[in-house]
Amino acid sequence: MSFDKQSKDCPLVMGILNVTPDSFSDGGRYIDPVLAMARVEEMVAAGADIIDIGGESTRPGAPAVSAADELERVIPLVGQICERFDVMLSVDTSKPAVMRSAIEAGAGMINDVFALREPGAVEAVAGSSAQVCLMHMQGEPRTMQENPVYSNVVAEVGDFLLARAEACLAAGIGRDRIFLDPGFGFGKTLAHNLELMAGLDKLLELGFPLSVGVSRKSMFGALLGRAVDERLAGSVAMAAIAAWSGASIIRAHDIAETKDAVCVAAALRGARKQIRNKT
Ligand code: 8Y7
Repeated sequence: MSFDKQSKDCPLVMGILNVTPDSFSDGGRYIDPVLAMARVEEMVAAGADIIDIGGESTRPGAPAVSAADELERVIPLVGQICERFDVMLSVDTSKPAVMRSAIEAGAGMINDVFALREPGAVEAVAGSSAQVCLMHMQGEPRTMQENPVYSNVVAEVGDFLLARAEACLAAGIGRDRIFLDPGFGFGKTLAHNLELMAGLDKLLELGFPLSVGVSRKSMFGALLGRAVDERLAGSVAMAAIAAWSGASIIRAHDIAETKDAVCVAAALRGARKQIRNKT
């Protein structure tokens, strides 16, 4: 299923479904397809606009997954979800073979933390009508948190994302199919993450809609001293600020709470715009 990212003032909430044995906050819980489908049902009922299915953990130190294993975990679920639910489907993958099969099975978006840098990935998306989310990461998952360094994190992330968007445009992926994502926590310290959120308006100036994922991430451990299962309030606060700053997609685990928060923030953003237009 495809979707129109400009149709609502409220950002779209993307619900996370990890079908992996080892993801950091819900590892192993949804590897059973019956439980995965129940979780999708729950997220759709709570107001998720998009479901993002991932078959490979990007947690620092997570083992690599073969294309065969990833296909086996993800593709049957894509088909089942499309059959049963009227929800937009995104597949979180960096592998061109998985991208192609996912799109064929009904996914409307490819969410790639490698921003289509794998050989053949740009072509896999270009040969379809799917949307794509291009995420920034410094380094690679195994080592990215060891010592991330930037001289200007907002400018460097912006330059990278623009270059990836241009590679997509050159391959024939339409401008209206591209989302950019600063990649919170991917080769970033707490200070880098805060600077990126505070500079989100600069990234909006690139001219593409933004996607933001902060849900339960370790920045809330660093900032608040909270364990993974104690990060709801911090995550929702940050999601609201992302929406206030103009993000179009918010990726989250806690759907109902995130949806309310981002709709409040988006309504205020609309009210501010009206005030500014009057004066
Ligand atoms: C993000 C993401 C993850 C994110 C986008 C996690 C797959 C780690 N984070 N995709 N994926 N943006 N677009 O905490 O921030 O879920 S994995």
